[in-house]
Amino acid sequence: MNSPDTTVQQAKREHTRTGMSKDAFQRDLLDNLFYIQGRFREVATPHDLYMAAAYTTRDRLLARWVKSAQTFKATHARTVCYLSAEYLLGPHLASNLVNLGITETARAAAEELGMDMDALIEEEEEPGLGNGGLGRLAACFMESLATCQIPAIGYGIRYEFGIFKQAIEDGWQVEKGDNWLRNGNPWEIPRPKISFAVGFGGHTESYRDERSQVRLRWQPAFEIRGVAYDTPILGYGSQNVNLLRLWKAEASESLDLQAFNTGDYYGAVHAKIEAETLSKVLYPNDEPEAGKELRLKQQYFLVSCSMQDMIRLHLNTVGPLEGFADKFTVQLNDTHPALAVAELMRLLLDRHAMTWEEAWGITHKTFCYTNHTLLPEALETWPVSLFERLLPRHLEIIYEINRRFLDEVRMRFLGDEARVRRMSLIAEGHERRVRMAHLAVVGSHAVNGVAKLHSYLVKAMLFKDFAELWPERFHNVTNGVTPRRFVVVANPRLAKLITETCGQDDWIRDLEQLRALEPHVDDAGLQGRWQEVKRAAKQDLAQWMKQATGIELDPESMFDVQAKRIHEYKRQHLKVLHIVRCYQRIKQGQVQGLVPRTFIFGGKAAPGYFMAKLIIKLINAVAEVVNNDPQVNDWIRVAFMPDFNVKNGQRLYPAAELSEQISLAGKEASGTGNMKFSMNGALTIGTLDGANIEIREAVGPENFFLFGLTAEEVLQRQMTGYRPWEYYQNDPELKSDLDLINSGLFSHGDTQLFRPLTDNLINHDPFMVLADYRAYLECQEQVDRIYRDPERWTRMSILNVARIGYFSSDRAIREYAERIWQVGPQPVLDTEH
Ligand code: 73E
Repeated sequence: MNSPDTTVQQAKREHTRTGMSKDAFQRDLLDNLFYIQGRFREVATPHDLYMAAAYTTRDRLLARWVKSAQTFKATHARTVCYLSAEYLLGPHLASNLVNLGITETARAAAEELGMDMDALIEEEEEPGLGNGGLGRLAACFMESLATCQIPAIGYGIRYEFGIFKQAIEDGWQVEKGDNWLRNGNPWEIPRPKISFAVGFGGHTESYRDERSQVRLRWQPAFEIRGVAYDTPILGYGSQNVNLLRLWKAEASESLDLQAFNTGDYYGAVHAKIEAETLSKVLYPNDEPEAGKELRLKQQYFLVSCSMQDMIRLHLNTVGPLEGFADKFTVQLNDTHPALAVAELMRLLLDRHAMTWEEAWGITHKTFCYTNHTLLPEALETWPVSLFERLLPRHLEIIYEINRRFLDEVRMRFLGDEARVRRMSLIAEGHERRVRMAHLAVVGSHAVNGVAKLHSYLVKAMLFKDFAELWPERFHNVTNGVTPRRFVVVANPRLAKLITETCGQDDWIRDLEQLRALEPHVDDAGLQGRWQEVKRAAKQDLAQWMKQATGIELDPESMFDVQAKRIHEYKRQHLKVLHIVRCYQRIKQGQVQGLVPRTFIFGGKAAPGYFMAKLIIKLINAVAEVVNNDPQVNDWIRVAFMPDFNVKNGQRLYPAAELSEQISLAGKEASGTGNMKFSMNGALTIGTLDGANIEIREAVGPENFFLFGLTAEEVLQRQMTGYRPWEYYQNDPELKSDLDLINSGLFSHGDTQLFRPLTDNLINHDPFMVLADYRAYLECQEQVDRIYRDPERWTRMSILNVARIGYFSSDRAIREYAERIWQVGPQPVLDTEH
């Protein structure tokens, strides 16, 4: 406990060092500029100023952080550990200012010094430690956990290079390294003393312990160290700060000693470098098999450091490990950290001398698993041979888990050996492989999908056998996104309008309160201001796009946006076919009923995914022709926003009027961009896929543009045989659109360039683009009709926002807390009051 003396000192320190007044912020900004950046105002670069602002903000959140840690320690608070290979955090500064409640203060302080806060915010390079939705979800969840006052630690990897930066050259995607740490990262605090050894390779051996019991242990061939780097995650409207702990790989000290002492200086340096490659780079998804060994190593590295850290924390605070599952609940973000199941078993068995039953009881009570995809290529399996080589002890443990588990299956389903084979943790075949999803399901007491339809399909298809064995284990928690970042930070004008209309800003932490907008939906004053807010965001985006790409957008036209990873199942090429159709209609003078539109795309393709990269080229090829043809220019323009990331997303969501959510039904587990767009007043055109279904129910079917096959119809077609060429032959417009792409018009006469794409559509079309083409076009005509009535459109837009409250990540976190984690809030008190 603090003595009264130290408490007074502490309060004093807070007051003088981190006061929340404008003057205090201003003083510290200059102070940090001088003492941390070693600069004075006149010579400071914009980056110096950003760093000073970041440190000044960080200073103001440290008191809360320390108080949170003290509270959680004193109360033995049950803690959520989120295990994720990815965190797509986005820039910290603006969001931390909002969550500290000092945006206006900081802005005023900077302005008086002649600095433009927005320009400083622009300077920040975001940590792109994720691929897309899965990593961004982890970031939203960390923020909502703090907002909901639930003690949490997010564990991940401190990749030195995050997701590549995307440049567009000659219409093609070009990947550039993301050296995000180059200029320093003011938000993290290194913890060199919190570090763990992680073994690889070697063999296992038996020995007798002090009680003469025969036990097993692993003698790894080499070790790497993981060092903790901590980043505070603030909540909104709460004093709670949670911890994001990312592991950096370093060479182990023992290696240092051995090699340097034997005189092999260069050998030692080489080994050091090799150890550090482990946390060097984030793997893009959809990458081919090759080079995957490093990925398994990364996964084990994450899992081993994190489980060792939890055990250390437990021994330091609570004591004996029997109560581990009462102190911690661990959420596995997909199967990437599923090895944690085997690692916790190993630590409890080999290091803490538990029996199998004791260890399994704890492990099984500790873990929960979220599945994020049904796509077969994303379901992880690892060759047994690789396990034998890298993780021999874990393989033994997995075999033993499997043996006991399959015994249970055999008892329940006598004589059903086919079922046993389907459920085994090991896939037999040409090459035996470990099925990580089965390990995650067997090792967890709760399994969930990320939207209603997805969770249903998880139970009915992917894990059907498991759901028959353990129906009570399966849940749904529909995803959500944080309104702090995606409305308050991204769209301050809209936030202000909402607050003024509702008469309060409680909606920011209780998003259902957006319903207070509904009674005002027909208010002409609100409608006018709503349109002005959208218009201003469109102008902002147009300005940015002009400067970034040279493309001029017309803010008078409808902004129709598809922004997400480029993937065939997301069907960016369906959108392109719509654009080509518009182009042809305009060329033929059929402009009746057409509304001027700007089509905006954003998204990265995995570097090894040829078809996705060709889709990017096609978009840019069509853009080039359309944007340079004065005959169509007044009607349509096409822009590809390079390097779609969190920061650029924050520019897009506020400006979008139409949100494209057009994946083939059954393929998009949830989607979260759909929620971000709708929260910013865009109307959705979408299929009955993922969370679209629930968004449509929430905002009302009359405020949503629906088209396309249902998941069930998709399955039926697949079973009865889908023949895309029949659509090609029977729909003259479709044929003419595909033929135009093949004509060379968009490729300077090259008739072969897009063949792989068009041939695939006509002959295979695995994502049924052609089957949904006609319905999509008809739906787009409906969009045009309604857009021509601005009052009606605005009304629908307001209703989308008013009814989107359910899709706050706060709601998702509360559901996890109640149904999955059995954990409650632990408020951190504001001792300044
Ligand atoms: O539908 C999205 C979902 O909204 C899904 O595709 C995505 O997760 C989002 C959040 O739940 C996702 N990402 C991955 N799998 N599903 C993935 C797979 C391998 C590597 C990286 C990410």
